[in-house]
Amino acid sequence: MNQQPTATGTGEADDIGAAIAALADRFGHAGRIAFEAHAVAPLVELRVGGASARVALNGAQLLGWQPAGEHEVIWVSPDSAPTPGKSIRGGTPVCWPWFGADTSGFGRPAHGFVRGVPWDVAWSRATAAESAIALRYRTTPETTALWPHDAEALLTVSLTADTLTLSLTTTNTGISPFSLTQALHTYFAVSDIAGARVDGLDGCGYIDAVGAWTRHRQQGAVTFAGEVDRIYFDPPGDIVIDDGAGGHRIHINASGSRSAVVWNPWIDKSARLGDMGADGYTRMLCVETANAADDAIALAPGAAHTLTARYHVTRSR
Ligand code: TA6
Repeated sequence: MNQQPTATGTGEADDIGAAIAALADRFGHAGRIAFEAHAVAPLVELRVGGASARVALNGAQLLGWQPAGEHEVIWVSPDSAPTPGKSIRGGTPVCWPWFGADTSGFGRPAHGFVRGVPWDVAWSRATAAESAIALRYRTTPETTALWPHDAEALLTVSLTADTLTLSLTTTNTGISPFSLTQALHTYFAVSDIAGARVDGLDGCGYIDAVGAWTRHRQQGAVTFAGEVDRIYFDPPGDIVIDDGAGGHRIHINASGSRSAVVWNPWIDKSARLGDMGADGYTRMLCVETANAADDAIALAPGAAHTLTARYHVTRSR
């Protein structure tokens, strides 16, 4: 259809404006939950008690979180423009309904197929202490070719003054059971990866995905002097990123998860990825709350599973 230019630009701008207005009308809360145009699909901003969070409807991807009185906790590459069908490098891509490379051999995308597509808004909530939004993805006949199951994913983002909680609920809406692997693939901002460490994984078994997927056991804190890409099993409920020079600790409390992924691409892999920004690897660290590898979830028809990651920040000095 030919779009007639209008006073505000093209008809497309009017369509986007109308979409934002409709979202604001149904799900907005003055001063607490607001929608804005973003490159591929709208973005929602949550505010409460001096804290804020930003979530792109494209991929239901968290793109920012600032607890009250704190700096930005989430890292987003300066070199990654929003592109239809792809997630922005950084934030929290949702890996679903599989984590990692496609093991089927069908050439399907790594980390599933919902990272780069628009999700719907299911509901929003603004109470005295919390602003929250739930984004929903439902499989379609088109996705059956990629993954022959019917399912719904619901990502809830809940913000309070000092915590951010991500919950990913998968419901098997079909008639056949399926195996699910998934991750909340969060990129955290650190002041310098060389001085950062991850506490809480001491004694946990892990797969080293940088090497030949050999299995090891963690001794002490995880530190960084090269590429690290590990799937840890049976982590404790609390994992902590200590950003030494930055003077703060990022606490990650997980539930519905028996695996955690720790990843920093370092120099060579960053160059191969091409969207990490100059020395971007020095300022980011992924600690992902997951069900990965051995920790696959079997979901019967009608059953549901929830993966939750709860974050808060403390000062280390
Ligand atoms: O979670 C770690 C990892 O599986 C790494 O191996 C690396 O591939 C990273 O995810 C990023 O994957 P992406 O598909 O977003 O480039």
